[in-house]
Amino acid sequence: MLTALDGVYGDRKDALSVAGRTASYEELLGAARAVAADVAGAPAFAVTATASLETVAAAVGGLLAGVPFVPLPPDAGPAEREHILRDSGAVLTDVDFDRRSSGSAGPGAGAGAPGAAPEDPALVLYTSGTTGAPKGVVLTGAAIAADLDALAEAWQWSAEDTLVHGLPLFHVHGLVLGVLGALRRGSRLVHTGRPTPQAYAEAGGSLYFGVPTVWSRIAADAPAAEALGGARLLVSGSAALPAPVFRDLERLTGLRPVERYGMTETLITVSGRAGGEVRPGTVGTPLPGIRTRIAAEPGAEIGELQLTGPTLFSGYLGRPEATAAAYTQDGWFRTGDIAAVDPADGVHRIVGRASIDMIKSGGYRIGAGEIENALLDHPRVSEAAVVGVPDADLGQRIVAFVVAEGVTGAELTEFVAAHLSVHKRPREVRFVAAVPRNAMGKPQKKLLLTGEFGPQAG
Ligand code: MLC
Ligand code: AMP
Repeated sequence: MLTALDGVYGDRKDALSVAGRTASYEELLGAARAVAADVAGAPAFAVTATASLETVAAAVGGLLAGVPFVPLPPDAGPAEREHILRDSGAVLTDVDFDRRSSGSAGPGAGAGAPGAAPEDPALVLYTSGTTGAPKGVVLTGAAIAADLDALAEAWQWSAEDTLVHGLPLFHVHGLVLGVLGALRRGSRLVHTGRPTPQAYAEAGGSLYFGVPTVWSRIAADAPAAEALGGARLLVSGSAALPAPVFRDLERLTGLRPVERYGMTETLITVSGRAGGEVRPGTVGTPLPGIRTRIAAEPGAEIGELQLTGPTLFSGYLGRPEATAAAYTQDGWFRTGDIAAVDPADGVHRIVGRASIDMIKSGGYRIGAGEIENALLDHPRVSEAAVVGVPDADLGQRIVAFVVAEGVTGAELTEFVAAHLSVHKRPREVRFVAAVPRNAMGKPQKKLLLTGEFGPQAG
């Protein structure tokens, strides 16, 4: 699975650099073997997934031991942490990167020896739906390997590359593509700790990953963007890359950024190609092995994007009904994204989300219902409706409309942060006299977004 650790690419001292600390593959393997020995036999294990060598060792250790790894968002509030630990049954584990084991640890500990069968769960990543608490998405080693190989083909990604990014290590983008991808290809990895324009500029990579917020901040920093001109490929994903950001990047770097589309449940399924034609506002064509279709009303060109292929998840942990509901009767995965396909060349364009209750802010997927529930837990809040308002930096920003008395917006924001991950905090709290509802009592969020709702409170 992680070819680099079999020694085929030699052992550079700086094979990995994560938030300023470097390690060789041999050192990583030693630390991962120690993790594998610790977690062997557990049903699953969780590690607070900071941007660190420890998180990389945890991910590799899980694969060696054949025990699913559950990365915990480091900024998750106590309630979210509790939920993930309880729901997954994972054993909370500490990693000490300086404690290394050589030789065998657990079943099949050698990097080349399969600790886990390809069809065994390798990762459980928690992700939000429109309502309720986050669900665990179970991903097998086989799905991950299929995705990484398809991306390598699309991006001509090889051991010659130095991959640079600074994305969180508890989601598909940063962890699967950004860590396991580098280890499968044998490319050197530079994780910048945080994805700042300056850190990207200084890293001297050939291949760069970012979410649109990262690219838009780089595009606004001309010297940093110009420093990326020596790279081979800039890749954007996790949310739509605005066309003006695409154009600014092209002007400043001389490179046309490639966009790709994916989900936690499906991994990356559609992408532009290195050396291929890329158009702003489009995400390319399906990766090898992936089939897509648009479920459109007769006569319409846009509709829900549905897909099948070897990169799909094996289900939501412990939620067979939710898993079944994610598929059509004839077995296609329902992405919930609205898309169109150019009949001439098969290039896909993501038009938006089917549900107003799924928010993407800074590339993070956030369910409105989860934040509403957190707000309603506050004794002074009687109604809450959360929406994603268009935002030039974040794509969408979280705005909460609440009916409440005797509490400030800042207090409510802090209250949410104490329960959920920090990035789920509302950026703005607006006090209203009532949440507009239709005859069925359902909040009319479109009215909140356009501002055509009843009188403001206070
Ligand atoms: C944030 N801050 C707030 C706040 N929200 N303060 C008060 N109230 C609020 N509501 C604080 C932050 O904590 C931070 O403080 C500062 O404000 C700046 O926050 P920010 O604007 O959010 O910036 P930043 O922290 O730099 O985050 C931007 C970002 C981040 C792009 C770095 O959003 C990010 O890492 N996104 C990546 C998400 C991702 O990887 N998604 C992939 C999902 S997988 P301080 O003190 O810390 O500076 C997937 C599949 C696929 O989607 O297709 O890839
Ligand atoms: P997540 O599960 O966090 O990976 O979020 C998946 C969602 O991110 C998808 O359903 C899309 O809505 C969105 N997404 C990912 N990549 C893109 C992209 N390139 N363009 C538009 N939306 C994207």
